[in-house]
Amino acid sequence: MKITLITLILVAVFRLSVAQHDPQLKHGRTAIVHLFEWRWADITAECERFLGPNGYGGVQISPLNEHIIIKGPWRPWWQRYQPTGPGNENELCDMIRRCNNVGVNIYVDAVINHMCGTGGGEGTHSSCGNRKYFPSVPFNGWDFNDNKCRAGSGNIKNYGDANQVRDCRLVGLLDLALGKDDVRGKVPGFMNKLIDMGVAGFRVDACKHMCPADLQAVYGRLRNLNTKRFPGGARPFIFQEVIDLGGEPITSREYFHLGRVTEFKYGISSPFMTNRPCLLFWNWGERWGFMPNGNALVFVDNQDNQRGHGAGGASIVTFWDARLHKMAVGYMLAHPYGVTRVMSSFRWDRRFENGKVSELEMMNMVKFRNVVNGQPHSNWCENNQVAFGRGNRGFIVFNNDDWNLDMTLNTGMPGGTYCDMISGQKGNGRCTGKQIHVAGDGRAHFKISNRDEDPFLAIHAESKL
Ligand code: QV4
Ligand code: CA
Repeated sequence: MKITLITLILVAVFRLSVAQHDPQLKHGRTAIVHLFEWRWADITAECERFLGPNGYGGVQISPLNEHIIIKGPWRPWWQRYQPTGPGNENELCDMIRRCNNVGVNIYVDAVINHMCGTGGGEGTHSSCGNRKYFPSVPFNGWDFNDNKCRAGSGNIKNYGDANQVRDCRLVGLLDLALGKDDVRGKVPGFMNKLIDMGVAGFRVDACKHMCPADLQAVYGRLRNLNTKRFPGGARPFIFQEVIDLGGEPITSREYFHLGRVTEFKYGISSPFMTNRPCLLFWNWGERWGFMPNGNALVFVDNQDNQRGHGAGGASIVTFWDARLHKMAVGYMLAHPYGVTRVMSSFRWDRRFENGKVSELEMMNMVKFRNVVNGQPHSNWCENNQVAFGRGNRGFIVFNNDDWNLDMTLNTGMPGGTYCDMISGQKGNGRCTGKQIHVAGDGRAHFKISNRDEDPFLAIHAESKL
């Protein structure tokens, strides 16, 4: 059969355009956790001790490129977002291998829009400053966009000007000329090394500040995933950071064909932050104006907006309000929309950034998401009391009101006794927390005090006694 050249090109474009949306998750796993600022050895231990056994699908790790060292009393996390060169991938080998061994994928945070800031700071391997000299790549003066930028200061000042957003410096960070072939030829090299080592994909930083065509050229140079870990022809999972709340010329839609995109509208309007009548949440998802489900990477908060660095400001639920945050993350993991990412943060003194990384939350809701994966969504609500089912595989009830919830609801689940996976676990044939008895007709009685520390409750097919 004669395959025309056109057909081959169409297949290649189709494969490139659709397959980078697949997170390549394994064994019915569905959720990613962002182990923000975790050390590689601690991630390895967490994969084997906790993430693998509890059904987490993948970990987003912090940028691993060389970066500047900010002088001063403490090392801010954001110094990693000021690259001075590629990283030392050897330290990663062990982590990637051992996390993959327990079914947990690794996604690397790729900073490819810029190098370090024109401010001070000595690089981990080379200084920054205005000299624009990075021998370990190598990059030098003409590999940056300064001659393209039309803003007097060289920095992005007006997000209403698409050219400025793309060709000028984001908070003073030297902006790489990805429109030049030899520059974008150097970017995928390091990413391909990581692919060969077994990573499953990339969170691509600051995509709003790069042209889709340039990103397509970079992604097109990425190899397929390592067949020792993934099916033949599997493309790296790409999720692109684009903050699009409307009102700017650059939109997330421009990036849809390249991979998934972060949906910042989701976290901002998290059902538990905005006290809007619950009826608005009947159609939470695309009919709220969020991007199509197949393009979305969703989360409640991230490293920026939990600190007011990025979009959202005060309307973000973070771990500082643990009660609301747990309900918002529980709602996200129970709801079918998007590929979900749970933020694992560390508490910090708001005056400066340091502090111990806290234990991961919500492992039972990650299990819930795995158990109900693919099931339809049906819901009920009244004021700020919300409940929804996932087919006959799961049911979740929230009481975000100032009074008790005391309701009989139709769960859609088979009759029997189920352990609530928020107040406890199921083990040795018994529930360590609340028990829910579902009658033969699927109805069950739920009582949740508004004074409960975690005023929500979740049961699923595998929490049945
Ligand atoms: C300062 C001044 C600038 C000045 C510059 C001169 O504010 O006006 O031009 O000095 O050098 C840090 C400091 C910032 C400083 C900058 C450069 O906070 O004050 O600029 O360094 O020295 C993270 C942090 C930033 C941090 C940056 C680099 O959030 O605070 O800046 O790392 O260290 C937009 C983008 C979106 C972006 C978001 C923050 O569309 O893509 O802003 N989000 C991503 C990441 C984010 C990261 C970056 C981009 C940069 O999620 O974590 O910024 O890689 O919305
Ligand atoms: Ca740019």
